[in-house]
Amino acid sequence: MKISTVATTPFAGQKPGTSGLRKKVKVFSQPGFLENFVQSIFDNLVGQQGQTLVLGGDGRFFNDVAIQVILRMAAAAGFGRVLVGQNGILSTPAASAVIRKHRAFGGIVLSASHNPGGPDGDFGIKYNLANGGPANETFTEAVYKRSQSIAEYRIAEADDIDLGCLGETSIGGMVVNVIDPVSDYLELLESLFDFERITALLARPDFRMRFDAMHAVTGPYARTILEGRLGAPAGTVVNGTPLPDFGGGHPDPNPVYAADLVAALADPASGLSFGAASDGDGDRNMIVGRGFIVSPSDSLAVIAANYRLVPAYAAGISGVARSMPTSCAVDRVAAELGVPAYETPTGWKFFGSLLDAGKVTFCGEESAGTGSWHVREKDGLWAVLYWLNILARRDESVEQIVREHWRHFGRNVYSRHDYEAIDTEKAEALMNGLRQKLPTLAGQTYEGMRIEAADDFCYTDPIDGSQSEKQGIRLLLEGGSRVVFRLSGTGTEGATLRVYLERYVADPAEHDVPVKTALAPLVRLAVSVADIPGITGRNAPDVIS
Ligand code: G16
Repeated sequence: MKISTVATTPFAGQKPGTSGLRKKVKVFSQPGFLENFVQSIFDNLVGQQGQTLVLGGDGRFFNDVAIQVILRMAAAAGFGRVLVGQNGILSTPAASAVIRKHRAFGGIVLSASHNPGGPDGDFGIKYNLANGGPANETFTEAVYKRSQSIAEYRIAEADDIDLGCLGETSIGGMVVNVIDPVSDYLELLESLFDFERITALLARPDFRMRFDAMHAVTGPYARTILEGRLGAPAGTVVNGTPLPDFGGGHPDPNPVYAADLVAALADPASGLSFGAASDGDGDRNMIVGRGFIVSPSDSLAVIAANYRLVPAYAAGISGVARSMPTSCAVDRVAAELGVPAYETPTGWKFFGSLLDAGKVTFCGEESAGTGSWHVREKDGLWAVLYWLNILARRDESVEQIVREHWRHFGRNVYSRHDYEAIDTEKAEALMNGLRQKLPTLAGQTYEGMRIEAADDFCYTDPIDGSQSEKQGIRLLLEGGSRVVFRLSGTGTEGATLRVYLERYVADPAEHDVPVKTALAPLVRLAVSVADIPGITGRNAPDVIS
């Protein structure tokens, strides 16, 4: 095998964000950009010689090109074997499952998650460790540092591998194993859920579901698992063929971008009783009942509260974790169950150490992610099957289950307002302005609500002691309400300001007050304390979820 050493110079901005490096395809396809970043990852590995790497992505535009480059660079880096998904496809949770099952050294996942794809869309890359989870901040910082001083990358000279055919081939001494992207993942899910009961539920004439794969990676997974293994009628999975540009859509399973699904569930004529969707790379989920959308924070709480109904978890749970901006609904469940609830910064990577240490069973985020110890990523189809398992055991609708949950625990009314593509300097100025105000905010009353505490969230990992600062500004109000401000770490255009709003409502008589009405005073507080219009020039958010 001939290996070329290619001279290169650093690209500015190869700093991984909340979940790996995400940039426009046009940025990634500049000569050397991808190679520099991959080499910066490999330069930070120790002991990969002869070991196994897992490789795959969500099939978005540039996935096919990047996979071939990474295969050649993996050969040059001395890996002994690469397990690569057929046609370069592996959903993010499936990649995690494959890394863990095959005891791989690590994995490279190609995805920009829910961001749009196509030649003008986004691309992304991240490194996962041997536990199957995204590399921690210490590693991603080291990768960034390396990328800023890199002078050369190494690549094997070889032809493209045919990724359409399952089986073994090689690049020099490195074996390339093209694997079925679904089978290991299906086997794992089968070990967790009551497939027999779910099959019976899906066969009931009064139960009809729709799964919207949004032209993204979960299409083949959902078809094999829901329509194949669990016997749901053909046509249950819609938009099930992964397309490099996601059919021109925005593969983010929320009420804005999965509006068709929401509308179908709201229409009695559709006969649908359960709807679900997943995102570009299959780690996010949305759960919809008949005319009823389950918020991600509530979904996490319901999942935790119903653990006794699901075979893999029925023996007991050790704890739960949520990202800081996620609503505190799951904390109330944990308190009743007598298990700890952890609050981590945004980013699934922060759950890894807690899961590895056996401290938590379930984790979740407001950004439509839920998961458990079964992998080290959030897992869209896992959440869908979990809900199906609950529905198969409780003869109630999605809405009845959530309302019953609220009656018991109270309702954490919740919403997120996103101001997208703001000028980065203005966004920084807004956050710095809030930081400066922090010492004076506690004790002040706005809109009749008293701010009890205000801080910039700082996290110390309870397992490894690592610290992460400046993870979001929190205003904690009396009665359990909260307003949180942070800048997204996944966007590729300017900055996205996220404002998270939460109000705890104990009285069931108030559970039906529309979210917008219930949160209106908090919105006014947020807009005024941060001076959003004054600093950004924006009078309304772009997306409300
Ligand atoms: C990633 C992270 C999540 C995070 C989400 C949104 O998800 O893995 O932990 O909640 O981004 O992050 P931000 O608010 O910084 O944009 P995904 O699905 O995009 O990989």
